[in-house]
Amino acid sequence: MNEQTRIAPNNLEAFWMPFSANRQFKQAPRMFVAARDMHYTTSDGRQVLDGTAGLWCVNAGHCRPKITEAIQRQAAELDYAPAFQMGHPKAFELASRLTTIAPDGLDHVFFTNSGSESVETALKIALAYHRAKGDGARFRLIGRERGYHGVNFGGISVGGIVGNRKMFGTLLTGVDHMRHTHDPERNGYSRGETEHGVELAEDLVRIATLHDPSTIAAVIVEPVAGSTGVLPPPKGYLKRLREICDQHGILLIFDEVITGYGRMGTAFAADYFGVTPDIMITAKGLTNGVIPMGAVFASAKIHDAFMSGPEHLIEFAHGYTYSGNPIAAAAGLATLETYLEEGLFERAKALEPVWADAIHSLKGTRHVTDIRTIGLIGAIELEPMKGEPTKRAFSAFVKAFEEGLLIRTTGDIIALSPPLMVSEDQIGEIVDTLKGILAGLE
Ligand code: PXG
Repeated sequence: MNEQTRIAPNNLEAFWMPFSANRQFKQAPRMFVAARDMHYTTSDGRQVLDGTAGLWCVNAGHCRPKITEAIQRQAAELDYAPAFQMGHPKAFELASRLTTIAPDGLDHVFFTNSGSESVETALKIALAYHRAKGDGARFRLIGRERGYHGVNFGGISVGGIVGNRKMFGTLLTGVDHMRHTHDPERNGYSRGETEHGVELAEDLVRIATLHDPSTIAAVIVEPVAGSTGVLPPPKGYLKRLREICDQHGILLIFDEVITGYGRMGTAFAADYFGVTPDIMITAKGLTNGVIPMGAVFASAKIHDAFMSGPEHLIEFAHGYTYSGNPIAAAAGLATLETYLEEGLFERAKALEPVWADAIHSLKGTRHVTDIRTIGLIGAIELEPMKGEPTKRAFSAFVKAFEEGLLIRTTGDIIALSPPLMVSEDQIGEIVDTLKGILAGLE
């Protein structure tokens, strides 16, 4: 590391940080200046083990040579090409390659720049699909309580995180929500899918009956709800949603922004659960988090419904300046190659039981009220401090950072999702560090 990178910026005021306690951060900043494989380097030169793959995105580990070189090469060769009415080969190549790892039937890919944009894109595809088929009366979108679908207006409308919705007015109309599936009383300390709660899928029937099924365009769920604190689905729940959707002509959308690209030990959660959606939303691990990019997968049935009318007309009035950006496409291709060459999805699968045993060994540790694991994801739920929710988990986060471990917290839940290259020793290190911290926390 050179001296330049060691120097922290001397004025932190201008940058209005996203989803952060700005004033608190700026009093005691936590800065990363470099990263490699499983570790970050802080501005004061310490190594921090990455327990969260950045923000659930660096699935292949940090600064992987193949990805870095692909980006460098692409930036020097073709920096940008117009995304509308023009093309460049790598976007086509990446889309084709992605369909080879996607669940059967998801044959078309629409590129975006983030998970939030992928969500908006998927919702618009769903609405426009029905309209293209002459079924424009299907305008309702169904989400779920505690769902996180990014921060744009469509996403927060179908999402179910109160704090992300309450400040922003009326949101989209024509949206309803199923109940969430979190039930620690019946499903405490779960591994994989939970035992109880398949009946909650019948909420979709109830809502469809209330509004009439013929008005419903799509239902959107995270196969495993991530941001809200890791809520694995009950056994049979996603299959039942699929059945209800098929019965009523409703599209099923999976938001796989967190669960995609190996996080579950399979390419996608759709593979893990054996349920294929009509539309699949991805981002994050698509480019290993290195360059912003999202990809929305759609079935041929959906894609082909748009491909009618005069051929000189634009079929879907939607897209972004950076859809399929050359450097992002190069990063995506190199990321995919890294995943496949290193067998990282299989590695995550082999580690799933090791991971589950390790995280569940924290049962009985001070403050811990529940633990959930699935794939290479773990959640440790803490008893909130009296009258001060979120404070205990946040203290654990700061303490962990000081002791060389990066974790995420949401409410009073610690969420873990290391890069898929994590070693068994490093899993042990994560657990030991947390055990010590929790035991010492107020
Ligand atoms: N859908 C899901 C399921 C997500 O988890 C988004 C959409 C939005 O993606 P973008 O790229 O627009 O942020 C997400 C993002 C956390 C955390 O710590 C989770 C996300 C982002 C940042 C932090 O839980 N998920």
